[in-house]
Amino acid sequence: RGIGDIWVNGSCIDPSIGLSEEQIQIQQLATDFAKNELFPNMAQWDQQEIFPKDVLKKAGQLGFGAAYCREDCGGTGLSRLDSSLIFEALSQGCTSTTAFISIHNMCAWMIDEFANDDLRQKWIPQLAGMEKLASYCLTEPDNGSDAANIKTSAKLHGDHYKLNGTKVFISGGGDTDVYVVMCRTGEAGPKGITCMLVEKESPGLAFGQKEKKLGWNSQPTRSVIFEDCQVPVSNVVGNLGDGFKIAMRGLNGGRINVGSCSLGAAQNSLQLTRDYLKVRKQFGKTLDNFQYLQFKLAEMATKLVVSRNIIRTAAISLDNNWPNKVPLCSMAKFFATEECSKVCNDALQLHGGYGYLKDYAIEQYLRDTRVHQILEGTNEVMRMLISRDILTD
Ligand code: FAD
Ligand code: 2MC
Repeated sequence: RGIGDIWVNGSCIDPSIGLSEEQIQIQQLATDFAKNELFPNMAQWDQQEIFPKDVLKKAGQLGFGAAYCREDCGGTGLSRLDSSLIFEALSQGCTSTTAFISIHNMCAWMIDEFANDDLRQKWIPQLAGMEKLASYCLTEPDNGSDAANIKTSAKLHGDHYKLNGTKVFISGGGDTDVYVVMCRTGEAGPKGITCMLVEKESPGLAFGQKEKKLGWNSQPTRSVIFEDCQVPVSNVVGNLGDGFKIAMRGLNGGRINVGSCSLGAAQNSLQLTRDYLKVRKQFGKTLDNFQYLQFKLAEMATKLVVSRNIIRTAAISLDNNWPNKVPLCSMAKFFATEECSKVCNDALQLHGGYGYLKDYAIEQYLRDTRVHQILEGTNEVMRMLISRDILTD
């Protein structure tokens, strides 16, 4: 069914074009994992809403759990660009499961980059192996896009904080082991927010019902509820008041990663379409003979390749700490998630009625990529960040 098939090698949509030998090896490792461990299960995980923790552990064994964390605590020590190649390749096999892996990686990086050594040594090895899983908790019922105004409060009581409030839409919520939580310890606005690790067993931590969703069904989404939830002072990540910056720095990488997940879905949708056009006959000819469909394929390929280029440029901007990395990550996220969604949608159209059936993977790629335009900062927020950068004197 066309993940990383030989035929793409050398064609203009080959995702290995321009990569070094070492990068091609990383990409091949992830592509093989996608082919062998993810793709054969993708439909079942979606339809039965299975969160495949055993397969996540296998991904951890290959170094995909803390891809861009430092190596001294068990991270893989890769660049953002190399990590993006992994998420792109894995996503061909199951976009929803890969998107969860990417969020887990974002949380691991936040701990690795900002937490004290005790927390790093406690958590990074287990997160790297994906024996323990992490969730990112920013969104609240009344504060989604306006994240600097979150209300979940943390009040100091001796050697611990008491958290009160609710986070919504938390990926992995209820099934994960550690929660990277942004909460208010000080003044209103971004400077009053602190980042803390809340362990699953913490007294006062509860979860809502599992949400019913259009896609992303191989990972649970629940609200996370804090009722006098006790968190030791030693679980604060970074300095008091730095939580918003930490949350945003995590998301810059997260936005590249989720865009990379859209690339993988579009890549396989396009490959499947190419193969389908070559065998499906109408009007006495295979469909690849019709110029309208040839042009459509060319447009889809161009959207995919331009999306890939901007994702990789944004990843390089983070690797090299370019001053304009925030708008570049925002551009990459909005462009790739929108254009790749269009590629999946066109792929469905070119499959005719069959594309609409669950027998084919396309409809799942389309459902699974749709939410990438909403989460990790909506594409409207991405446009806001880009235009602010341009309009600032
Ligand atoms: P709102 O902020 O209410 O926005 C509604 C609409 O208005 C959007 O189109 C938005 O772009 C637009 N809008 C808002 N303000 C403006 C403006 N100023 N100008 C123009 N347009 C504007 N969050 C987490 O913290 N952790 C997670 O793990 C997580 N996982 C998620 C998983 C799923 C499946 C989903 C659906 C969401 C997840 N989220 C998570 C939440 C997600 O980040 C938010 O849904 C998103 O940030 C948007 O917030 P909102 O839903 O409150 O929409
Ligand atoms: N990287 C680094 N710093 C950033 C940043 C970024 N991407 N975005 C904002 N900041 C800084 C900003 O520079 C400012 O710093 P300073 O005070 O030094 O100038 C500070 O943060 C406050 O930012 P603003 O003054 O721009 O605050 P404002 O409220 O106007 O806008 C906004 C903030 C809208 C950009 C931010 O709230 C946002 O990104 N909202 C979207 C929320 C979001 O992405 N949620 C995703 C949840 S996770 C998820 O969905 C998953 C699936 C895991």
